[in-house]
Amino acid sequence: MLKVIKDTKFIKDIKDNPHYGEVFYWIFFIFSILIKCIYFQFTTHINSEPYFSFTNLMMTISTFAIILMICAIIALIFNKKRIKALFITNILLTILLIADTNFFRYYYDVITIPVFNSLDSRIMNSVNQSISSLINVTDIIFIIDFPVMLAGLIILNKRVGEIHFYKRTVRSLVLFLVGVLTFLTVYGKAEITAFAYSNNYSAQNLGVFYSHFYSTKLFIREKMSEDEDITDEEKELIENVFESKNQERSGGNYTGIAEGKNLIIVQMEAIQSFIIGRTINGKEITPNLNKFINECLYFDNIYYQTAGGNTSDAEFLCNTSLYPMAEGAVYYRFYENTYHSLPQALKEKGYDTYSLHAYEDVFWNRNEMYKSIGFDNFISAKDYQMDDLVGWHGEALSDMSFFRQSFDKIDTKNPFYSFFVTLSCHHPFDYFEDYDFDVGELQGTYLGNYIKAAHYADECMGYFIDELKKRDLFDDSLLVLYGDHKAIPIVNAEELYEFLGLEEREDIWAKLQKVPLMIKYPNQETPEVISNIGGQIDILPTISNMMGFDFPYALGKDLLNTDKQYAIFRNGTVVTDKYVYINCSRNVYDYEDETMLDLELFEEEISSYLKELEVSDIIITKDLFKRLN
Ligand code: GP9
Ligand code: MN
Repeated sequence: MLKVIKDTKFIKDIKDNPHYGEVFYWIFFIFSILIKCIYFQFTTHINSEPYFSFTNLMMTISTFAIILMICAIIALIFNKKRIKALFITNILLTILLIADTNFFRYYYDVITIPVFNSLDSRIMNSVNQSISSLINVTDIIFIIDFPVMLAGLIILNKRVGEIHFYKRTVRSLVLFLVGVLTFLTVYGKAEITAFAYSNNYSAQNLGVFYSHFYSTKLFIREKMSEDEDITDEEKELIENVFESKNQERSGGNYTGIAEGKNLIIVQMEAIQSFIIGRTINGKEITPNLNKFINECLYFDNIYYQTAGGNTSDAEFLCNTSLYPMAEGAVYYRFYENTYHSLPQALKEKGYDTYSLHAYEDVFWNRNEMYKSIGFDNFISAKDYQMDDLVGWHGEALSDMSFFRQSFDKIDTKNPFYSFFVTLSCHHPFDYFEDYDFDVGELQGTYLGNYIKAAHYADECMGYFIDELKKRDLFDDSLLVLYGDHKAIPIVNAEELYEFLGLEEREDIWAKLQKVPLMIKYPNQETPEVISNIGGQIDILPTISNMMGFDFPYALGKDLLNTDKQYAIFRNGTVVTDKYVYINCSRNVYDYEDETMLDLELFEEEISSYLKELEVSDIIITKDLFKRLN
């Protein structure tokens, strides 16, 4: 077979005249990388625009231009080894694109240096397994060019001749200039101000390669400015935002209603709002949480605000009322900072503080970060008997056993704050495929498995609540439950839209990114549904009001004493009771009737909301609380 190929006229011609073969090789290289970049845009659903839209044209041209610039560098540096260099560059860029694709499918974000630094080998191992379930058959496109690239390498590598330095420089310059000029024509048309909040936006508009370049540039700039003093402008910005925050805090609803009581928070892994109160084949998905709604304050309009730090970002939001970082996990990047936090505030009031999570203590750098946030006791995997493994490839302790064993680890004689982080309902949910809960047509699907996992997690929550009652802790504590982040990544969006009978649209998708928040105060007799729009950042100020202490460092609002209706996603999307602003596309939709609105009308208000993200970033990256100490 190989001999037949070798003897074809085409191959013979190339051998006799390697110059033509080389031209073909360069062009083949350029287009195979370009096609892979275009494939990335569509397979990850980063881009919902039609193939022949203006945005896609811009993205394609910009990516083409960047590939030309890469070629220019290869042409200049490598002389006789240029074919080999093209081959290796192809492999490296392909690896990068495969990593980008799989990372994006789960996290809906582009890989950046901070993200990369955040993934230590343990996380890579665990997350890799999760990610492997996201690979598609069509991903073959990433390696389909390999045989041709390899054959070209074998045939041409030794046959191409040396090129004089002068000639090489001219070729490289021409390639570079064409690349730069082409790039500049599209760059001028992009809305670059939105790039700072969203890698997706930059990737969507100017391609994934540009997005890497841009985020790396930001990272370097941030590293260089870390030790710089806070500028007067930044000071003013921080003062303004905190002043308007303090003005937001008004009213005295529920103030001090749980003063002196224990605080029990359960951060529930991947529990999204759409499963709450819903039935499937006549059966409730979350019967225990539904029952609990009749005993507590149920906040049904709360959005998660996590980014690359996932679970750890949700923990951070709840315990500090600051936003996590847009890239990477704040738990890794800024664990040495000084923070004001919920555990510290309660410790000052004489509480014992516990964080409980039955997984490796080093995961998400919790062992370090919990010290900075001020948890005195971290109960992790090594403190539990691994007697019942459920979910997450059958490797993690079940929520049931986690709760059961946890009661003995808390000294309930002293007032305490205990922060539970559950785990069983963790992606991928295929562990639950055979779990006994009828999901009908959804059997075997990603969504069906999630619903089963959530049903299991709910059963464990039911057990936990019952135990609190049996142990007389239910009315002696402020009990707070909330979901940490999404369960359904955008690649599985279709299943969810279909299940809920919704239209596939970016604003509808944004509105689906809600997590339940339930707060039960001691001796509560009347349940209430509170529909104020907010996010996880609002949990701390709401708790501090109910427990009767001040927390002036919060960027969130007290959900029980506010007339402000908004949630800011970490990617810059903003949801208010009037509109949904999607930062990725810069589109605005009416909150009620979902018609498209004119961005100009809301631009000023939106940018004042986004200032909160800016302030949070300054506080964290410049370690502001340490400077003020
Ligand atoms: C692991 C758990 C999972 O400790 O918190 O984290 P996630 O993958 O959801 O961020
Ligand atoms: Mn999680």
